[in-house]
Amino acid sequence: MSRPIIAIGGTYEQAPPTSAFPSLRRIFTNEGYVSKLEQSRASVILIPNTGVNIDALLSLCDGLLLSGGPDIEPSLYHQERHPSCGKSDAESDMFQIALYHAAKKMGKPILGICRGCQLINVAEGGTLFQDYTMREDHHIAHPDLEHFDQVSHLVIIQKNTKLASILGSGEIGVNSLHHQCIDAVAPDFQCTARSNDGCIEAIECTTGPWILGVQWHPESMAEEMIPLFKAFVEVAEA
Ligand SMILES: [Mn+2]
Repeated sequence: MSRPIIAIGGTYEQAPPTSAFPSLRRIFTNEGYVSKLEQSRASVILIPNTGVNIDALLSLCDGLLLSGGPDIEPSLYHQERHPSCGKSDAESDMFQIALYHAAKKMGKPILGICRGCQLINVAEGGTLFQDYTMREDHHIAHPDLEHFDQVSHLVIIQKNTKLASILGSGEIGVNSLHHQCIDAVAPDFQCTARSNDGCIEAIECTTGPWILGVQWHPESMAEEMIPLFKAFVEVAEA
């Protein structure tokens, strides 16, 4: 049986000095996204960040995954850069936003993970906190890189949402590698999960299209997050 094809938007990175190609710019994705999608019966292709022929490339695919990555350029959500904002690459951000809009226009399901979730929100006119400590009443250390593949904090999933139909409503443990988070949720989107300290941990589109973002990293978690990838791949196939 043929597998649905999921496109992953590439991420730019400077190759480290230990690489076989030191100092060269590279376009990559992390293996976890690919292996979890393949485990969920998809085939994966990586879309390079060139912006060349986005529509033709996307037309080969049944769904789009926007992955984790660097901070998004704050001017793209109409803010001045705060000192706590990490390095960003506006060119790469604009490429991924164009990719998002093109996939949405074609009616492809879209899953955003971490930065990908934030990118969907920015592409749709929402805003971000440039650091999680800028949120009032924060008391969880959301960047918990040491436990990248383990439960770091709980989130409460709101009932009667797409996310709840996949992972169940109520409390679930997630990992947490982000230092930024969503502030104003974009029009036609709703928050579908929050941490106990009120941080927005998931969003989804409320007007029909299957567009869903999670702030945690399901690709680095164990089997409990496979239903999320399976649901995405199933919608892509339909
Ligand atoms: Mn978190």
